[in-house]
Amino acid sequence: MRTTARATAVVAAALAATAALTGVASAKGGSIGGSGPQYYLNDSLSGSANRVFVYGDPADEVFFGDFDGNGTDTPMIRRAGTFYVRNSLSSGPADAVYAYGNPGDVILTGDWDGNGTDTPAVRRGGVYYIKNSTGSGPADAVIAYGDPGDQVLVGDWNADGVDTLTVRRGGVYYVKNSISGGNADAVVAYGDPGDRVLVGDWDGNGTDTLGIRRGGTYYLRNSLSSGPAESVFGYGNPGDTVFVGDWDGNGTDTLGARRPVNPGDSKNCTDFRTQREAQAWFDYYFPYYGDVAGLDSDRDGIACELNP
Ligand SMILES: [Ca+2]
Ligand SMILES: [Ca+2]
Ligand SMILES: [Ca+2]
Ligand SMILES: [Ca+2]
Repeated sequence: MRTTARATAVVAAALAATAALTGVASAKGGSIGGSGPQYYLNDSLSGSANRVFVYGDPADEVFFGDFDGNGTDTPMIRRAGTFYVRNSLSSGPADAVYAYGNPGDVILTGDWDGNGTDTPAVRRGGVYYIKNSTGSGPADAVIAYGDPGDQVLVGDWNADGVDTLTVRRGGVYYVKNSISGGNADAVVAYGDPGDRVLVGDWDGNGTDTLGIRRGGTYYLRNSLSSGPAESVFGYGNPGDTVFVGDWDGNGTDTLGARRPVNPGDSKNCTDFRTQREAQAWFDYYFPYYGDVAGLDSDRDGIACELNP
């Protein structure tokens, strides 16, 4: 895509609407967002998880990808400039640890050279430093694409095995099929400007396409084009952080959700010094598990009213 001044002006209004979404999880490639160390994965496009495990700490920045090239997607934690890769969907120590980029960099992961293994790219504004290995050293490719404020998506849009970038501006997607700058190879309108978008190969044909999340409902489309969703289903809670991957290695991408671990009835109002502290704890867990500790006996949404 050409980032002319004219194009920039045209999309300025749309960008304002999408800026708040940039940090939201749910696009393959970037960090999944959210908090909590518990992961609920589903191998089919349906409502219930069939894999649940705990990995890392509640506040970790987490990515999912195929880091060992065996066909399944697994978690990777980033703490400052260090990455901790786990190659199975289970608790345990990291299988690989490496350093890349600066602590403040925005990181994307993808299979930039099509060898089956996902590796990192650093994004600095509209410039991407692509790395095809996890060793230290310079980037293998440096490309400029889109504008610094664009939301970027990673996927294999043309089924050639190579992940490339798509830039989103509102409800318009500028798809690039090579690791290079320049004009988009395809421009697609899909969904509404405020939609949360997901990327995945929902039908296992090798092509990544888009899906939209509205609350706890998912609308997946199997071609990169405007039109109705081919798959609609509910998953998790509206507040869940949801991400995409191929957990069982069958070639089809499905969903996962990240949540805090259920604390159970582990707190009383006397455990908090103030109502505000109690409310913060309540508000953190309530979207996932409800009032598990019984801090809101009159069910008005305000926890521990009698606390100072
Ligand atoms: Ca690769
Ligand atoms: Ca491709
Ligand atoms: Ca597909
Ligand atoms: Ca799968």
